[in-house]
Amino acid sequence: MNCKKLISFCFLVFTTICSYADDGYRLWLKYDLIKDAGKREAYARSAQFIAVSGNSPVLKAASDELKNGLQGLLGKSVPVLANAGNRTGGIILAVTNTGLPTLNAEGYQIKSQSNNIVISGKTESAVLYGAFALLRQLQTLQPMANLALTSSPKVRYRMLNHWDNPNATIERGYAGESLWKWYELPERLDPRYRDYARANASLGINATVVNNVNASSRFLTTEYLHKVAALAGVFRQYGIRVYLSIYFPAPKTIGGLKTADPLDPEVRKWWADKTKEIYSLIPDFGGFLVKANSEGEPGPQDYGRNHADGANMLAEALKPYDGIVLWRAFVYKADPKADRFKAALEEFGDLDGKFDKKVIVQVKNGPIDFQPREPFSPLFGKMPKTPLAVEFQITQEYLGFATHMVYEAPLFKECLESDTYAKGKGTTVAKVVDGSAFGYELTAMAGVANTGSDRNWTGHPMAQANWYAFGRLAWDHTLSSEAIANEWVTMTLTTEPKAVKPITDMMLKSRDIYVNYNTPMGLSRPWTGVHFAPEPWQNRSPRPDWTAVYYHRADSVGIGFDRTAKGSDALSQYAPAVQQQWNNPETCPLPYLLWFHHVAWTKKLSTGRSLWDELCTHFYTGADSVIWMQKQWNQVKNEIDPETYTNVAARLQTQHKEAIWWRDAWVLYLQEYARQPIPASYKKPDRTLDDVKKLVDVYLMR
Ligand code: BDP
Repeated sequence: MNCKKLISFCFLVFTTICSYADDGYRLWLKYDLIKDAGKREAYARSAQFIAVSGNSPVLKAASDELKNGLQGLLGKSVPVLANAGNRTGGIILAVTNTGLPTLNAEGYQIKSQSNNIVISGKTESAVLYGAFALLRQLQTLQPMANLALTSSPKVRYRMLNHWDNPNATIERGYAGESLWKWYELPERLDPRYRDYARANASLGINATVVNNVNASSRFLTTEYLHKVAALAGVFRQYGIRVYLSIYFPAPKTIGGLKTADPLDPEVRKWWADKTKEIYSLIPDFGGFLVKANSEGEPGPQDYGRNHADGANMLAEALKPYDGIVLWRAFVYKADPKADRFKAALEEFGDLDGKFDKKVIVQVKNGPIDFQPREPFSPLFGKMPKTPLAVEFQITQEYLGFATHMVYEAPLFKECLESDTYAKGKGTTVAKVVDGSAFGYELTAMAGVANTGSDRNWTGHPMAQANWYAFGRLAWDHTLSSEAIANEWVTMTLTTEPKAVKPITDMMLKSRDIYVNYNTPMGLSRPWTGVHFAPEPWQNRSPRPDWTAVYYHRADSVGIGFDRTAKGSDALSQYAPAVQQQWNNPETCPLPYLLWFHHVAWTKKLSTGRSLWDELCTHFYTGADSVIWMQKQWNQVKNEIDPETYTNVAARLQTQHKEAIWWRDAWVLYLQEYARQPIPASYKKPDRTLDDVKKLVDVYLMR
């Protein structure tokens, strides 16, 4: 064997090993060799060099990524030049203001021009996003000739919120420990930080809040700020700015003051000084995220002040800098007579217009708490003078942790496409959030991260798709769930169309399947605890809204929470056109029915079935559909990396087992109230309610 042959043989062996030992670390940035040699050659003709003028860290990141990506995809080394000169057939990266009238600061253009492909944008980050977009074209086997792609992000702050604690645990994290190794920082920089930043930049995510909203004041100490600064140093190269969640009473806990009253001059000075210190260490610091007067976290109300007083104090401290405040609207009180659904608007509605220009109010997608299906939060559309960000949860707190496969893009889209009717038909949540409805100057979308120290980042290999989908939608909320799934599968799992299709199908249906066996027809289960298996019987807790019965309200007559004028009247928080679509139990869409109505077990529904039979149908078809998912997955066995295949197959087995358990938990419990048989077409659970209760107890045991 001559030397050339030996090299190509080794290369083949190497790529084969790589593609058959996939631990998921590379996420969607795999850059495996494109199998079709013809396609590879065609691509290679347009990628003979990369030209980049300037040597800034961000542009270097862009050209490194292209070089590395092309090396993998095309199997050849592509030189990086300082300028293209007269050469053609290459890729040129250019930061420019000319010829890009429709792009915003971070938007990119990819254009075939004089036999080159020019990736341009007005900022270095824009060019970096363009480089990733071009790689995505190749990874998804799209043509590379006659390119004319332009894309601008629709919101300005596209953020991940990490709920990571100083002791490396992650609140609601299901993929290991925190990615941030606080005890090693700032001296040692885990190489993983860079790969994290690459993955985010590939989606256009430009902001990361590195610590839990239930924040420790430790992060504001000088010692920890140095650690955070070290992370910021890595992320900066990828256009990502670092933010911190703050503990509102920090002036007391670490500042030695007697109060944290936001109107106290000394407190205000403390924050101004602290902010100055932060910017001296992190010049591009992004700002503060705040959970205050929420679930026991202290806040301005402890001093008789309101949310705007608290947020504006921080905004004042940030005034000299390019930083913002994200103030969360996740608030609710332990009032037995109140409806938690209404709490956020009750507390924030009157404050519209009272927040400083640097403040964004961050609102969870639904009024309760990241349930598998919720109506959109009534705040959207009700605060025209206050920029509202939407907060989604990527980590699967209520979606089966890391064992249930739930592709979340349809959940995100359902909220984004909901019509608030705030300015007439078509005022969707997306238009509120992207600023087009009310002209918000600041726009943001946040996702509670699902990453952790597991080698594959997200525990469940398919959960990577949720990180991916969040990022893609934060960039462009008009993308379809299907298009995003297709991209992700092709980049991550297989380029084989006959496998891409069944996997995409399964992903698209997975959220409805989960809702069916977990919380169908408008049920919810946000009570306190581990948030894993349903415990609909749970009725004891220090506060009523931390019980299960508070939410489902099952009794001998029926089930569901009456939120009409006869009940809590939460519906009146929506625009009249929205109320109209949900107000009447006869016409309220079934997926939302029990969110708004207490319905009799015997009530005949539009499906022709009684409520009880309909609920059973949902629970049973939901659990049975997991078998369908397993079959879909089996079909693609030969097209998927064996390690990933086995991993997902095993998790689907667990999912099926738990789906039956969760179905049984609900059905057996509700049957005690409904006093009706399980429809004859379904097999009765082969356990008793007590058996299921014990099963849950095991999970709660110390
Ligand atoms: C709930 C979580 C809790 C979070 C809280 C929040 O159970 O751990 O701290 O949301 O968003 O869903 O603040």
